[in-house]
Amino acid sequence: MTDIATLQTETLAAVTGADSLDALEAVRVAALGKQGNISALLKTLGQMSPEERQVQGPIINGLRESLTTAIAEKKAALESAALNARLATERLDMTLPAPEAPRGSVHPVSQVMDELAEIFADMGFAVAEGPEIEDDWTNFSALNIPETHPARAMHDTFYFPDTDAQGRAMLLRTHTSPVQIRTMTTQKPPIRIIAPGRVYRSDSDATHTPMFHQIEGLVIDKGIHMGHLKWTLETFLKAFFERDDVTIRMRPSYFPFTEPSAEIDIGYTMQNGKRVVGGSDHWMEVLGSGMVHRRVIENCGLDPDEYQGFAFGTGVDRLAMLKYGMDDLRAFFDGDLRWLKHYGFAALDVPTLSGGVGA
Ligand code: 2NM
Repeated sequence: MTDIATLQTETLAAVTGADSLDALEAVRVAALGKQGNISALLKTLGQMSPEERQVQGPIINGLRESLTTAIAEKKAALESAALNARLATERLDMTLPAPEAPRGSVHPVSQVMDELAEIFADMGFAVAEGPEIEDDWTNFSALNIPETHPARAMHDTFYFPDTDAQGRAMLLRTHTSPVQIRTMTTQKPPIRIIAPGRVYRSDSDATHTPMFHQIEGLVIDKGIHMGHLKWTLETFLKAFFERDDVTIRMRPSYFPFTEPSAEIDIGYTMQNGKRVVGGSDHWMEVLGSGMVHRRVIENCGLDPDEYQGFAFGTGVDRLAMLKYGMDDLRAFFDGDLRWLKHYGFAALDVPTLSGGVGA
């Protein structure tokens, strides 16, 4: 009796004194494990006479049960203390200011491309895209620029050393016009698209980079004429420069893929040594355009007596320079963080017509 009482007192004291889950587990094994002293005590019940067992059974089992309960309670207490300690060290002070994160900016070319897409979307134009590696038929021949035509040399084309599987010469597209060709050969009129993207010409100086950005537009439908072309470009330029007093002038020109062809000049005045769009003091060329040549329409499998259209094109980089007052084209592609910080746009500065595209 005394032995059992001592055992109980000592084991319960050990449970109370256990200061970690490991220590508690050691106490449990020593008492209730296979080789434990209480397990040994339980085994003695087998050798007892039925009378003795009737007395000792409840005592020894009671001891085991009270210990099991004590261990479970201690375990819960230790676990909750451990959790509280962890929560205390992992606590975040939500009122602290967030650390200053490096912030990127939207490149002026991307911003202007978004502005252009927004303006033309409002006039019913979809954005079309195509590959930057083209074959010479789609980049030149389909556009009425034959093999011997000086325009092929004029574009300073980057050719690949090998032909494709069909034996066609491959090149980096020199303009986005092949996107218009692909659109005309795969879609049915009416067609209203703009094709913005990268183009490549072997040319490099203060005003030329071997990669630059173009946007071209195309409308194909029945009864399209130069009046539609003029209204579209005037409306576009007013929205882009965000002025109602934009004046344009159409000058006869030549492109192999349009007939007639016209260059579009925009009027500007000089204010404090800077060009300000509007008025008609001075003129600068901003777009090339014309009625799509009937041979180009034919090359795309359409009947030029049924369908007519207009097309236009310009450089996105130049438009960005004009609108946002940047003077060195090469800085566009240097990736200089100071330049990007100065001329870049905030990521959430999304152009919308209602906000003024460049607002
Ligand atoms: C320009 C100027 C004039 C043009 C023509 C075509 C097509 F595919 F329809 F024939 N696409 N783009 C075009 C016409 C481009 O850029 C200065």
